[in-house]
Amino acid sequence: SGRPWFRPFDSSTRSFVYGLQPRAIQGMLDFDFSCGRTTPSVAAMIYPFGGHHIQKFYWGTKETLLPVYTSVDEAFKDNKHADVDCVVNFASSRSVYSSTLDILRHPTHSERIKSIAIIAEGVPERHAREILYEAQQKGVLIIGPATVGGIKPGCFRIGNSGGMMDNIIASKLYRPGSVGYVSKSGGMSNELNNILSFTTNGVYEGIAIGGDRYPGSTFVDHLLRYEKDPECKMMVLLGEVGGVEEYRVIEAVKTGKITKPIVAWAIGTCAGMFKTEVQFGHAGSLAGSDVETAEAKNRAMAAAGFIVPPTFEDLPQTITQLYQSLVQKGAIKPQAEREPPVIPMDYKWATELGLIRKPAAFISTISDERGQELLYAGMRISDVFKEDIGLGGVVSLLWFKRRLPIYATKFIEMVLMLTADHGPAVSGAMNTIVATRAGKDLISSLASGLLTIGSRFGGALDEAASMFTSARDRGLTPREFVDQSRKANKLISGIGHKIKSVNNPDLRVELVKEYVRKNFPSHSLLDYALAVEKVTTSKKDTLILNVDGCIAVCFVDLLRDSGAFTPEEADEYIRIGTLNGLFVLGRSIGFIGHHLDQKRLRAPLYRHPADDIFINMADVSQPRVLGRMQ
Ligand code: Q5B
Repeated sequence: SGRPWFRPFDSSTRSFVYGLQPRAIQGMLDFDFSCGRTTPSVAAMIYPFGGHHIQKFYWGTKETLLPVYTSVDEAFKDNKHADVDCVVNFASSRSVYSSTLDILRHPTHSERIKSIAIIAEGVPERHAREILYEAQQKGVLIIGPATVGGIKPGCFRIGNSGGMMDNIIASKLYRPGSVGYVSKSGGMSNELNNILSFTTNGVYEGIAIGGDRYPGSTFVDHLLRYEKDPECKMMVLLGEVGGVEEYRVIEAVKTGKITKPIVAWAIGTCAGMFKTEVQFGHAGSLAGSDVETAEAKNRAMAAAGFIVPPTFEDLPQTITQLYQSLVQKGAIKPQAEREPPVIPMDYKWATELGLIRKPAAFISTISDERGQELLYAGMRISDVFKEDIGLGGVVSLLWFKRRLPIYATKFIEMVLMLTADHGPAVSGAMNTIVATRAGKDLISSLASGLLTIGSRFGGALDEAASMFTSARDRGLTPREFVDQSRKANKLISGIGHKIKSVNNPDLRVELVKEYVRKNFPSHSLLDYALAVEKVTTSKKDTLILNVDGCIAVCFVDLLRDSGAFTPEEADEYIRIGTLNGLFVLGRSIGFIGHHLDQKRLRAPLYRHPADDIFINMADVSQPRVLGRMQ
C-alpha cells in the first residue's frame, strides 16, 4: 500500500466490508464524502448469501454502486481491487473466525491485507487468540473483536465509529487534528471525540480496542504507532479497571519507546465503593488483583509520568492544559478551520425531523398499515372483528369508506354468495377450467376467467345501473325505454339470459327481490326494472331481468335511498363503475373453486374437438398478397 507501518489508514485507504451492512457502509461513505475523499473507502462487500450482486449507495448527492461478492476468494480474484488493504469484518460471532482466517490464509492475496477490524460481540476467546496468533505471524493489525473499530479523521472510518453524521461534524472528525487516543469502549471514544474537539485541534486518530480479554491489538500497539507518526503530537489513553494493558504502556514509557506526552485515565475508580467485586460492561473489566483496579492503574500511570487528572471530570481541563502548552512550544500549529462540510441528509431522516416536504406521487384514502394496527377506512382491524362487521362491512369500508347499515352489508354479502358460481358452463368458469387444464397456476387461471367478465357476461351491472337510472330519471315509461333502446339498436344491460326465462326463473333473482322488498327503505328502481321486464318478456320469455340487472338496480336503490350517500356520491359510484366489482369479487370464489377442482381431478390438457368447430376457408382459398411480389 506504500503506507508506513505506523499509519495503516490514510485518505486513500480502501476496504472490503465483510457482511451485509448497508447502513454502516453508507455511514462510511458519508464520512468519506465529508472528508473530501475522491474515492469511497469501501471497495466492495463480501456476503456469502444471496449470490453475486450490486448494491447502490449515496456518494454525496449522487449514487454509486458497490459489488457484493459471495466469498473472500471472489473478492480477491483477478486482483480487481488491488488498492484494498483493509477489511472491516461484520461477520457474526459464529462465522467471524472462519471468515477472518479465509482472509489471513488466502493463498495468493493474503499478504496485501494489512489490517482487519472485527466488529463482533461474543467471539469465543480461543478463536480471538487464534486469529491474533495468525495475524501476528502475517504482520496484520487486528482491531477488535467486540469493538466499533476506530476513526482516522479526514481519512477513514471503521464501520459505525463516531456515531451519526451530525456527531461526526460536531466533533470535527472530517479533518485531522493532532491527538491520538486509545480506549476500550466505542461509547467512550465518542465522548473523547467530543472532548478533544473543544479542548484541542481535534483527533488525529482514535481506536477503540474492544472490551474483550484478548483484543487483537492493545493500547500499547496503537500508542507505539502514534509515537512514530510525526503528525500525532499528543496522546490520550482511556483505560479501565481489569487487565494489565495500561502497565504495558507504562513499560513502553519507562523504556523510552514512548516519549510523546500522554494524558491518561483508567475508568472504574468507583469499583472501590462496592462491597463486592464489580464486573463492568466489558468482559475484561473485572479487577482480578489489586494492580488491576482503576485506582492502582491511575497511580502507576501518574508515577510513570503520564498526565493523570484528579478525576475523570477534570480530564477535559487536563487535556486543554497539555494542548495549550504544546501550541505555545510550537509543537502544534493549529490550522485555520475550514467550513464544516454539508452532508446531504437522508430523505427519511430529514422527513422524520420535519425539515423537508415533497408532493406525494400517490394519494390513498382507504387503508393504512403504517401504525401499530392496520386501519380500514380509519377502523382498527381489531374493531372489525370486535364489532363483527362481516365481509359486507369490510367491503363497505374499503369501497365506500363508511359503515353501511346492517341490511346493506348483509345485502353485499348476499350478492357475493349469490354470484359466487353458476356452474362450469358459463364463459368465465370455462376459461378458468381450460387455463387450469393447460397447466396454468391459480392466479393465471383465475385471471383468465375474470377477463371474460364484461358487457355480455357478468359485467353488465354498471351499464344496467346507468341505463335504468337514466331512463327513469328522464321520465321514460318502461315501454318508451325499451322502444328507444331498440331504435338505438342497443341491448338493455341487465335484461336477458341464455337459459333462464319467465318459465324457468332465476331463483337468485327471486331471492334478491324478496330481500330488497323486505329490508330496503325504497326499491323504486327495482320496481321500474320489473316493469321493463314485463315489456321485454312479452316479446321473448328469456328477456328477464337477469341477476346482473337485478343486483344493479337494487344497489342503485341502496345508493340513492339508504341515506348513507349524498345524491352526488350515489351518482358518482354508478358513473365510476363500482357495481361490476360485486360480480367480480363474488365470482372469483367460484373460479378458484373450478381451478382447484380441475387440479384435484388431475384434468389433462383440453383440446376442443375439431368436429365442433365449423372451419370454412372458402372465402380465403387464395391467399391475399399484400404489396407487390418480387
Ligand atoms: N335481446 C345475456 O343472449 C344475453 C336483449 C335483447 C333487448 C336485451 C343477452 C344480453 C344484455 C347483457 C346482460 C348479463 C347475452 C347476463 C350473466 C351472469 C350469469 C350467466 C349465466 C351467471 C343472452 C335473442 C333476442 C334478439 C335480441 C334480444 C337479447 N338481449 N333485447 N335487450 N338485453 N343481455 N348480460 O339469450 O329480435 O331475435 O334479434 O346480451 O345483461 O352473464 O348463468 O349464463 O351467473 O354466470 O343469446 O347469469 O340477453 O339472446 O342475443 O340471441 O338475442 O333477444 O336482440 O332479438 P341470448 P340473443 P331478435 S347474466
